[in-house]
Amino acid sequence: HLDLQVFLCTLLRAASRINVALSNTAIQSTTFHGAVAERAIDGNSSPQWDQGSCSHTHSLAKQWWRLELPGVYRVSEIHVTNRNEFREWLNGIEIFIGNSRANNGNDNPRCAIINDDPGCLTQTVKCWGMEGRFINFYKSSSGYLQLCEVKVYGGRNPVYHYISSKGDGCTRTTVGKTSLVNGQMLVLCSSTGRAWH
Ligand SMILES: [Ca+2]
Repeated sequence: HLDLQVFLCTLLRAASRINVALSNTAIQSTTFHGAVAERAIDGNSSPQWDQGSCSHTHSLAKQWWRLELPGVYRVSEIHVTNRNEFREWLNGIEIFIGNSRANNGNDNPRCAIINDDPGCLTQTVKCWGMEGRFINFYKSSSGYLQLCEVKVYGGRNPVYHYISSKGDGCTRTTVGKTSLVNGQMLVLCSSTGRAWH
């Protein structure tokens, strides 16, 4: 069952893998002391608060952090770096992946529930190819949600791409098939279409 995925400490990362979270967009429900959501995807995995690279919400119920990718990705795994203090705040946080913004994206399918591992600050969450544009971290209980770095590994879905509201050209390479996924219209693009980044 997906809820029972095993979390492993990250010891090594293949150099060829690309962190797709980097340089994308992140937002969160509230922001504490300027600790904006983008700090969790700034490429700096420092777990120290005074390094200014951890996101941080206010202490409220139902706090969330959301990564917005430029298209539908199949997410193989997510590396989550916790802060080196108040590590227990990460316990019980749920990770959702999908294409819907309903309930701020927190109604998408769940990949996992994080349990902090005292043995490491960066843990690996396996999502086994779950698909989506949005990756949410959600804390249902009242408290702070802080993330020092989130790295997402996976690949673009080779079949379906989200039609953005900006009219970025995908429709010109449509080869005729569309699909409604979680309320979002997706379109099949040809392999010769423009690069989607
Ligand atoms: Ca960071």
